[in-house]
Amino acid sequence: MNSKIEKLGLRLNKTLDGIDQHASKWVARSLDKHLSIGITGFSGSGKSTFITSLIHQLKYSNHAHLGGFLPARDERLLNVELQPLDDLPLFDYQQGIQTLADDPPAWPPSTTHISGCRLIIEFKKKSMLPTFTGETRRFTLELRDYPGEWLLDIAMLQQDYRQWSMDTAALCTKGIRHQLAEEMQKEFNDLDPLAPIDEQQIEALFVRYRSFLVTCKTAGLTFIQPGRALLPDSTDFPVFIPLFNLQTFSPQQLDNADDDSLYKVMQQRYKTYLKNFVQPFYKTFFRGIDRQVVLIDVLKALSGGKEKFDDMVIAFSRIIDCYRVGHNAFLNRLFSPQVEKILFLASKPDRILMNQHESLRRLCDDIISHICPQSVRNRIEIETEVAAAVRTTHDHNDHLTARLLDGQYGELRHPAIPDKLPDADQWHQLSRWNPPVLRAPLNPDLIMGGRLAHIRMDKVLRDLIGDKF
Ligand SMILES: Nc1nc2c(ncn2[C@@H]2O[C@H](COP(=O)(O)OP(=O)(O)OP(=O)(O)O)[C@@H](O)[C@H]2O)c(=O)[nH]1
Ligand SMILES: [Mg+2]
Repeated sequence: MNSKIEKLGLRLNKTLDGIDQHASKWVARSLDKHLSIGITGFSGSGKSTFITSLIHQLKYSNHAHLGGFLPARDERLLNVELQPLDDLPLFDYQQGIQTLADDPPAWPPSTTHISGCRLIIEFKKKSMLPTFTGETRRFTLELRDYPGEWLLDIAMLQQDYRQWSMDTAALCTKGIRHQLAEEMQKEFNDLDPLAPIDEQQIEALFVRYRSFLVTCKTAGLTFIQPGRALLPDSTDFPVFIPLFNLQTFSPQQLDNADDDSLYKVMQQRYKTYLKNFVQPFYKTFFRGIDRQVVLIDVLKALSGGKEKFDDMVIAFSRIIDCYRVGHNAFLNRLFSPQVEKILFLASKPDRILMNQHESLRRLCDDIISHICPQSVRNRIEIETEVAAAVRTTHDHNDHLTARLLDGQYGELRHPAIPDKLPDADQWHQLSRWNPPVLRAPLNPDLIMGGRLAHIRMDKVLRDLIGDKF
């Protein structure tokens, strides 16, 4: 009898402990006044414009049409102050807003270095009693921005030099890459990985490889490694190229190669590149991130055709692979267990009709279900949204109007947006679609805190930080 009571007591204690732990975690979360949000996406997906708009919407929330974000709708946001973040250069919000406010307006420039900012948001806590005004609280939001090209190299952290070379060689045998790589491939195939390295020759081939990567980007491909080689000031990293004929050598032959052989030197430089460039970036960027926004320019991928679309999906899935639990100890340290939520955002939907936004969101959902493994979904809350940081178009039910880059007004029409991965017929229809780049709307008042037209940025704010107010 006594032992039964003891067991019951033990079980009760455990349950109370569980409730206690759960409650204290909940209390800690709800009292948490700090959140670090990582804004991630490939080059051109809209990260810097998104951050600029997000800051502007929060700073000037009273004019911002943020009905879906309750603290703004209820006018409880009192003040937003921008501060530097750790030892990073300050994210240049002022410059971004200035370029958007110029006449003619321009988009924030493409990013060449990492930057960040801390937003100190002063707000009135929601009061339960309507006659009482809530007390003033502070909430800190950290944001970081970086050149999208850097993201591409995360997948390299999971591969050694031999695997990376063989993967790159295999990619170059197919489709658009094959056409672009043909000449280069011949030269690369003639290299003897076991022969002593000829430094001059490798420097020349590196230049060739780099210009191949640039043509891949211009052609609309996404999966480009090393992504950093695309940036103009990328001269200071170790000169290495993939070797295209490694499959003809056994791993043992390669392991036994001389230290001054082409293979061993390339292998060493690859390791140095990962250690000195890729790892430090991911440490700075991902350490301490609580929530992630992943921007995907789904519309650009769709209008580029199936091969380019698939290339973007492959690039994403390689990166999402890094979120797998237990997959790679180094990456686990960087990502988990902190990231509690990922918001996948189909960016720039102002380029299509409003009545197509739900299809775009579903398509984005379908892409995510293909690239996001169950192990990640079990652990991290995943949502998809559609939002434009800046709205450039006017919707007229069956077409849109907007200013094109040359300043002229244009009429825009587009095929129906598929709500899941397109089939052959849909690809055929999409192949005739060539959406133009649009000019940001003329808005000189922005500099004085004027309203920056957007689509669903209030919903993004609600999903990202709504629970903290
Ligand atoms: N229509 C529309 N276009 C946008 C929007 N946001 C960005 N763009 C376009 O997308 C381009 C790239 O946006 P950025 O914000 O520079 O993209 P990024 O991800 O920071 O790119 P990197 O700095 O190169 O990594 C801009 O120059 C605009 O042409 C938007 O909300 N609507
Ligand atoms: Mg940028």
